[in-house]
Amino acid sequence: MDRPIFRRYVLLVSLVFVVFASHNGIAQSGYRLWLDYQPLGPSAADHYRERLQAVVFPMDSETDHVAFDELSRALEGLLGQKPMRQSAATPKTGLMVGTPGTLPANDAVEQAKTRLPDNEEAYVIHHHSAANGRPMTLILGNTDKGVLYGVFAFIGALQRSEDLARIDTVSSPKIKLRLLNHWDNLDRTVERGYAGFSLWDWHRLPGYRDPRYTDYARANASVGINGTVLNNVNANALMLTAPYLEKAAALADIFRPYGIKVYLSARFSAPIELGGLADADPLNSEVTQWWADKAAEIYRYIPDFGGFLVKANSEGQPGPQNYGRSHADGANMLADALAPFGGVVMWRAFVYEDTEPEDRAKQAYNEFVLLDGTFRDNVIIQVKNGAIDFQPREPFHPLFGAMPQSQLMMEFQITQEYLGFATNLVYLGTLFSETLQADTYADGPNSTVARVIDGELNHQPITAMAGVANTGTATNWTGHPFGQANWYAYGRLAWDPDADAGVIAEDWLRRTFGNDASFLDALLPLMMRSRETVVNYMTPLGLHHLMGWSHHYGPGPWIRDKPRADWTSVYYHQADTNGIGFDRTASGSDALSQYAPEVQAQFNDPQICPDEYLLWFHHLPWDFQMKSGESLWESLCRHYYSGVEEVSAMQAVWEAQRGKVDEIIFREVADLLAVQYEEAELWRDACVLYFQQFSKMPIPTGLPQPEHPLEYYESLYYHFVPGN
Ligand code: BDP
Repeated sequence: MDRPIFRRYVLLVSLVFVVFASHNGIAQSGYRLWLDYQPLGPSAADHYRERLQAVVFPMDSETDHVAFDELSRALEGLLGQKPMRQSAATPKTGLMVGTPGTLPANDAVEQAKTRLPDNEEAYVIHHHSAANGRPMTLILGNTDKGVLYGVFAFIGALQRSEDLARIDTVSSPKIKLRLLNHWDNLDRTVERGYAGFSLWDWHRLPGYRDPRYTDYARANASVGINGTVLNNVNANALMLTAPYLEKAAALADIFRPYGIKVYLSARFSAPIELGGLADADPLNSEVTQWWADKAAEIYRYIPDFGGFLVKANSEGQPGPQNYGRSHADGANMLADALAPFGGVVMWRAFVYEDTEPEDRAKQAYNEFVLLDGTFRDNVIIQVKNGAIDFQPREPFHPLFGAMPQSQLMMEFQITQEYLGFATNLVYLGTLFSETLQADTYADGPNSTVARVIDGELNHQPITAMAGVANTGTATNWTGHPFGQANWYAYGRLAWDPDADAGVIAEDWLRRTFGNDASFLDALLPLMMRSRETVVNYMTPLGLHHLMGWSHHYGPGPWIRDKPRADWTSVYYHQADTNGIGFDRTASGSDALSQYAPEVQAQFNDPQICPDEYLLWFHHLPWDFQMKSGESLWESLCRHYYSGVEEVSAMQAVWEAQRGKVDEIIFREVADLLAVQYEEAELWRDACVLYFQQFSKMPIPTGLPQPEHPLEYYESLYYHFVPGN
């Protein structure tokens, strides 16, 4: 055989194989998230195909273009048919998409218009039956952004195979700024990231614009996320230099058509590091001028720049207190720099003193409540869901409802720093909802956290929610395939904090895996239970912060003697021969007094306090009688053991799905569940043995004994834990 021809043939064959394999690999790897438009079943497809042949979709902007492209991509995948775009309705037109300004005026548009809420991002999907009996669907927004969100909602309904005549909805976001916070460093490591490296390829930006940036924007827009903070809150001042601003501007250009604004974490001491100033005192006129100039420079690169996120005087970060100034002085100074351009400052309330005299749970409240009413109109205080730190379960943060004259926003953590990283299947929609639906009683009953942050309670004009992202360069974006559900749920709850976590989970399942009823019946309860499961095997009954030192991987209830007491586990669980738990009532740290009297009444008495929060608020003897009648020790053991059993039940449920989901994802989830099982056992055995030293009580009969002695668990050491 002629060698060159042979070589060419081999090359061709291998190329075909590579293209096929990688295409197939991408399809099956989860890269396409919930936007993987696989063909629908024949009856649904037939139903839609005829009606969606032609669409009136005027295009005025880049956003209109990306919305039409998405619709076309979805219809091609789901129905095998791209829509024909027409300028005016014909008898074949079943869909009209646009704004009252772009669409031709007719009865259907007029009717739909009356239903449109007064919000630039709102949309209505209106089902119209014309006088001639021909049905028509209208997707109408006040602006092209509303149109884009409406298109994504319509696609979602098609993915769920809903009857066209019933796809009819009105939607308007309750929260104005819906952001992801990336804890991404400029060297592409991600603090608390478990899904590979940072998505932002700083070295090759702005020249190389990875197509993945567009897919990131599509995914976010599809769930209503409209802002992204690109860099870590533990910020590097370099982010604010011209070369990096140019790179950030390239990303902003890609995200803009998708309605997404770019924000940056700002290092408070940047005037010293970049500007050569002697200090960063917010009342020093040189410093204020430096920030004013910096803001003007940023807006030259990014005309619609969203603003700054700031972590100040927290965990060693510089801030106004270094100069004897308050958080309000610092936040207001930056707010003044951004105000001429319409930018906002998101000032974090995750602060605790360098010398730790007080229960850490009390410190943010102590520092911020005094400042209520002193922040500029473009400052919003970013408060974590709980007062300690993104634990598997925390009561809501007492700041919610306690600063009625300030704008407060929510910070959730989507990345699973304290919930088993990307090896554990944990649906966080239930955790997020639990906080959002908690009642602060700030203005009588039904003053939920959701109503505090959506501005309803105190009429705050700027409302916002942030989620610490779980994305990275992993092919499937989030490491664990089910981590995608948490990104999805976060976006949906930022749009509507009162949305139902179960509805969202089902929606994600359908859009990701299809509409097989038996699959949904099995997986929905599994997802809904999964967070409680992890609470049971990690931190039941209100325990918290028992994780391994610094990296937070695995159990570490024995962690003690660290630079600060409140960086140890023994500080939080307070276990001794007398009992266990952190007394936050008046006889202890009195953190409970930071809540409204109605909330205090729920938690103050250990006989009434819900089991979920018992050891958060109380230090109780090992033989304390629980509501179930068991002793505290028995109950603690049962929670740890049932957590592990629940993971085993999850494995069985998943095994039964073989053949119903793509084989690669099936295996990945099955393997990860096996890892999760081992980790759950480790947690259970380590914690039960550790606490048993103090309770001196036996593990209840019928429950298996841990395999190793306590010393074994204490000796385990993990090298190179990710995200640390
Ligand atoms: C803690 C993380 C740490 C973050 C900090 C924060 O362990 O990496 O920098 O929160 O939110 O949970 O600032």
